[in-house]
Amino acid sequence: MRALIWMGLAGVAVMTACSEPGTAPGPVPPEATVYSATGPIGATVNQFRAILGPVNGGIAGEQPAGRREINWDGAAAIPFNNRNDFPADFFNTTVKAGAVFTTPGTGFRNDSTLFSEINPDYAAQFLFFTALEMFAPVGSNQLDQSFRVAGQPTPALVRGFGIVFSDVDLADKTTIQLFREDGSSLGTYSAPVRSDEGGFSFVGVTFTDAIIARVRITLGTGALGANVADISAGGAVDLVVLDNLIYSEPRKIL
Ligand SMILES: [Ca+2]
Ligand SMILES: [Ca+2]
Ligand SMILES: [Ca+2]
Repeated sequence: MRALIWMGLAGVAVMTACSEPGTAPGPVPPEATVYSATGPIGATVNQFRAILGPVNGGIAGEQPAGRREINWDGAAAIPFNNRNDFPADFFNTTVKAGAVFTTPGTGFRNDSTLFSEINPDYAAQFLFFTALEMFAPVGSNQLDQSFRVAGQPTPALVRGFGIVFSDVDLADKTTIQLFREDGSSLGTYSAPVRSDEGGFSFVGVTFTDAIIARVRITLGTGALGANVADISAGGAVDLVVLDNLIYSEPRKIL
């Protein structure tokens, strides 16, 4: 904790999710612990991993402890690389990691080219955190991740979720919003703006109990496209892509 403060670019905060303005006071919301970092994010990412526990990889079925982590780099994903049809349930069917995605866009892309096959200029914006693949929705800058008992259709909950982003240029536009099973919000948490050549940002949130059923991931302010430039390269929108997703072991809803 102290070391993170010394870095000046990483932090941990305890927050209480706020109710929406105008809504009646409800029960006291659960306390969230927020981890965020930009620039040299490795120490914070490792801290977040350690808090969630050892990685369970693609082991099917609910494990007693630990975390799951999607780095997009595995051999099984390679047949789908650099196409716009990456299966939304790949990380619960092919790789049994308990993650299913949806997007208002047209698909998903696992990319090993820094998205330069979409637009050659993107290679100057994005960088993978883990080599050599990263991920983005197609035709949208938003995707939702929901959780399953690993390898099963059974809905599940997690107590912690964190994500590594590449090329966050604008403050408070790249966010994760966490939702309970009943659809109520557990708060929206922003990724910090990039601060160095690497361009990585991390935000992660934990609760004491497994209460997160879904995460809405918003990547900057626009979707990737052949004629769409990033805001730091003269464009009108902040383009952001994602790499590692780190979340606690999905638990069957009791
Ligand atoms: Ca990766
Ligand atoms: Ca940029
Ligand atoms: Ca950007």
